[in-house]
Amino acid sequence: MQLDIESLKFTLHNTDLQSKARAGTIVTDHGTIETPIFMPVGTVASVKGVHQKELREEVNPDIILGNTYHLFLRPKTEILKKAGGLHKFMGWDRNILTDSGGYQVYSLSGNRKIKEEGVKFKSHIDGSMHLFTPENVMEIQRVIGADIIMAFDECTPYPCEYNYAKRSMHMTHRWLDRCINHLEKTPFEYDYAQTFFPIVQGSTYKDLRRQSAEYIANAGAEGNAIGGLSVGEPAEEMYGMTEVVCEILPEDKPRYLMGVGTPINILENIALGIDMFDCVMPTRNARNGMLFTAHGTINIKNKKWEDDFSPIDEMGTTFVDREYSKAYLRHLFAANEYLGKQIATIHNLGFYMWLVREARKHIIAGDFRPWKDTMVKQMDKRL
Ligand code: PRF
Repeated sequence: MQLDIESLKFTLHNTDLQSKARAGTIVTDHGTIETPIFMPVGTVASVKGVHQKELREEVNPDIILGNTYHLFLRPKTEILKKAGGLHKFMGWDRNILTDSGGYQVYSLSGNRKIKEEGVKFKSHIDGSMHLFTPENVMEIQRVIGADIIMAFDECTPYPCEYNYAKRSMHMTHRWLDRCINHLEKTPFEYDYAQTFFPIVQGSTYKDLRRQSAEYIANAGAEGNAIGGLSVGEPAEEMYGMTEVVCEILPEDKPRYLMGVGTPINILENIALGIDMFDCVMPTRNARNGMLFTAHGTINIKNKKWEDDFSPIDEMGTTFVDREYSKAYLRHLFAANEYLGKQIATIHNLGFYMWLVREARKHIIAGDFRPWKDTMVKQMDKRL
C-alpha cells in the first residue's frame, strides 16, 4: 500500500560524521520545525500548567503533541469540529501532532479488548464503551486537525513473547493498510494539509524490527515513526532496536521515536539517526518536583535546597530559571502551591528544548559526538 500525498517538506542539512545524527528542517502549513526536535505533550489540548503564551515565548517549541484518545473522549470530536480544529480551539497556531490512541488504549490494560477489527475500550472518564478502528481513528484525526497524524497500531508490552510480537506486528501492518486506504477517501477537514506517519513495531526482536521497518518504508509516507520502545526494556536494548530500524527507514524522511525519553535517551537516539521525540517525562516529573539540568537531576523537595538561594538553573533559558531560587521553589512544593508545579514544568520543558537545540548546533558544527559523550556523563548525576 503506497501513499501519494506530499504535504510536508523535509530538508536534511547536515549529517554528523562520527555518528548518524542529523540536522534538518520540516516545513508544513503551520511553519518550520527544526530537527532534532522535542515535542512537549499537550494530551488534552493543554500542556499541563503552562499558558500558551509562556509556551510560545519561553519554551518556544515549533510543534506540540495532542492525544486522539483523550480528545475523542473530551471535549469530543464534535466540539473540536465546531471550533474549527484543535489549533483554533486551544489558541496554538504552530504545528501539532496527534498520536492515534494506539498507545493510550494499550495503557488501559484491563479495560480494553484488541481484535482484528480494532480495539474496544472503556472510557477512563465515564466508563462508556467505544471502538477504535484504523478507519474511525483516521476520521477523528482529520477532525482534530493536527498537522501530523499517526497510524493506528498496537504497542506491545515488555517483555513480549516472540509469537505474540510477530502476530501483533502483522496486525499493525494490516491496520496500516486500512489507515492509508481510508485516508485516501477522507479529505482534509480544514484549509491546510495533514501528513500521515506509519509506525514500526516488532518489540525487542531484531528480525521483526527489520521486517516491520521494511514494510513501513514501503508505504512511502512523508515521515516514519518507531513505536513499542521505552516500555520497560533496558536502554541498551532500545538503542539496539533504533539502530536496526534507522538502517532501513529512508534517510530523506524524518524519523520519530515515540514516547522517548530521558535527556540521555534523547541524545543517544539522536546519535542513531532519530529526528523527533515526545515524552511526558519533563512535564510529569516536574509536577513531582524532579528537575532536569545539564549537570544532573534535582529533587527540589529535598531538604538540602531549603536555604539555597541560588537561581533554579544558572544556565537555564527560561525566565523561571533566573527569577526564582531553589529555596523558593522548594517552599512552593512543600506548601503544595500550584505555582511550584508550573515553574518546574517551564524549567524542564525549557531544558529539553535547550538540549535538542544544542544538539542541532553541534551536529551543524561537526562536534556532536564528543559533546554528546560529555553531556551524557554530566547528566547522569543526582545533585
Ligand atoms: N504507539 C503509539 N504511540 C506511542 C507508542 C507506540 O508504540 C509509544 C511507545 N513508547 C509511545 N507512544 N501509537
